[in-house]
Amino acid sequence: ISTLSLHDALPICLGANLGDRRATLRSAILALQLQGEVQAVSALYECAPLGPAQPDYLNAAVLLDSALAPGQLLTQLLAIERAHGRERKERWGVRTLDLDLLFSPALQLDDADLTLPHPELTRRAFALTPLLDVVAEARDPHSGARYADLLQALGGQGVRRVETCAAWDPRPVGARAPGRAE
Ligand code: A4P
Ligand code: MG
Repeated sequence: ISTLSLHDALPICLGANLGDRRATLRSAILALQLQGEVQAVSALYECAPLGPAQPDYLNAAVLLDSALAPGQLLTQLLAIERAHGRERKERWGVRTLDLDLLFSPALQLDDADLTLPHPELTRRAFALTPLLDVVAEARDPHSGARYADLLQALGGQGVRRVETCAAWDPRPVGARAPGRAE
C-alpha cells in the first residue's frame, strides 16, 4: 500500500546560520542530488531566527524525488548535516546546517525520530516561504489547508528573499526543470 508514497517527491527545508551559509547550502544540495533527483530549488531567503538570540539564517527548500523511504532519507539528511560540521547543543540553537523533512503528501508519521508533517511547519514562515517556491499548491495533510493560506495568516516574520533560484541554484543547468528559472 505504501509503494506509491515511497516515490512521492519530498520537500526538504535547509537552514544555516553559522560559517559560510550560502556555500554550505549549495554543498548540501549537491549532496542531496546523490540521494535522488532534486526536482526544484527555491529562492534563497535571509530570515530572522526563531528560538534563542542568534545570527540570522539563510533558508531554502528543495523538492527531492528519492527512492528512499522517509525514515531512510532522514538518516541520510542527518549524515549530510554531520558532514557539514553540525553539532547539537541547544534546541533551536545556532547551526552550520539543518535539514528538515517538511511533509509527505501521502504519509503522516509520529515516530520517535520522525514526525511528518514537521510539527513546526505551519508556524514557520522561514520554511513555508521556500516550500511554496518548490510546491506552490502544497496542502497540510492533516487539515487540507493550503500552506499558502497558512503563510499569509502568519505574516512575514522577517523573511527576505535575497536571491532568485536562478541566481543561486547549484545544480548543473541541464538538471534544472524547465520553467523554474526566474
Ligand atoms: N525529527 C523529527 N521529525 C523530523 C522531520 N520532519 N525532519 C527529529 C527532520 N528531523 C525530524 O532535530 C532533532 C531531531 O528531530 C532529529 O534528530 C530527527 O530525528 P535537530 O535539528 O537536531 O533538533 P533541534 O534543532 O534541537 O530541534 P528541532 O525542533 O528539530 O529544531 P528545528 O525544527 O530543526 O529548528 N530560525 C530560522 N529563521 N531558520 C531556521 O532554519 N531553525 C531552527 C531549528 C530554529 N530557528 C530557525 C531555524
Ligand atoms: Mg532539524
